[in-house]
Amino acid sequence: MRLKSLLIAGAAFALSGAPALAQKWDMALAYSATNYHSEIAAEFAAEVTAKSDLEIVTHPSGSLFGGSEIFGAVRRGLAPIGERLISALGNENALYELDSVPFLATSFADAKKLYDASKPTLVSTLDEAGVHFLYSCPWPPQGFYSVRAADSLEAIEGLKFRAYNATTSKMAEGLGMLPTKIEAAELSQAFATGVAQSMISSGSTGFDRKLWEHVDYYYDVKAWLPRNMVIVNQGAWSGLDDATRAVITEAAATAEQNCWAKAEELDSWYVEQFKENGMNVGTLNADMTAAFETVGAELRDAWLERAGDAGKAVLEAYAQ
Ligand code: PCA
Repeated sequence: MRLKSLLIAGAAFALSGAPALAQKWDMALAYSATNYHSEIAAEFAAEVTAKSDLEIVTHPSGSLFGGSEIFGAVRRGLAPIGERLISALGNENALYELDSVPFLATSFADAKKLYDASKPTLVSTLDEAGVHFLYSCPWPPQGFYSVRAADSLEAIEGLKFRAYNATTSKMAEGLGMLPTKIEAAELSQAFATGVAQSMISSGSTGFDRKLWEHVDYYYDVKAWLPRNMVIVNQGAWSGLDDATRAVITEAAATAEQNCWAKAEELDSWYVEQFKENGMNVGTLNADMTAAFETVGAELRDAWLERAGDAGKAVLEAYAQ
């Protein structure tokens, strides 16, 4: 029996020209298992596992590496594969912040257009950083959560604001709030203890973290649609045979398509859940809309300056 399987393995080796050894990859995810990003990553992992000799096992909720560690872990090969919020990587390169430039792309259709326009640059920038890009999926449009009714700048002045990237921190500062960076996995705790009293995020994250237990107001601002991306360590990627790489690329394309559709499908459903759980859901009044837009415009200009010619080229491609 053992001899037989050895012979079969030997034959497989001879046919493929590469050792047919089963391999396992641990995939680092920052968000909860029941979030659609994680569910689709799990479907992606299952498809690769079923169709190749590579087993991919997902680890949601930052259980393998915390959200802020995942990019570095994949780049250094501590995790072969992982998912990260792209716009949190602004310190590496301003181009990573493109999807969170305020009020640039505020619908799913425009976010997709912006993604398509920027994808070649994103892929090559990541390549230079030592990671292979697989797919990218948006969060629903970003709204504003607040423990106080946000009727005026005075009303939100001094609120402790939970930030997830540099843009959210700067929006908060511009609006007179006090930002602190907190990963989604620690959100419930932060709001429960008063470390956070406001944030800009999607209905998706507010729903996952049952924000209605701590926050009474949600404003549907549609500030931007930030995206996650799934990336692979470059060495791990080049260590795979062509057939496995093809299976992964195909599974990634399916995951990306399903994930965009899921995000759009769930968008208004999340907000319905807020209403059912007693939150006040609405839009900002005219003064507050103008205040958000003024700060947003400053951040757009600042981003363009930092992103230079490469940023300008991407915006031109988006405008076509
Ligand atoms: N949820 C993530 C990023 C953007 C979003 O909608 C978060 O709040 O961490």
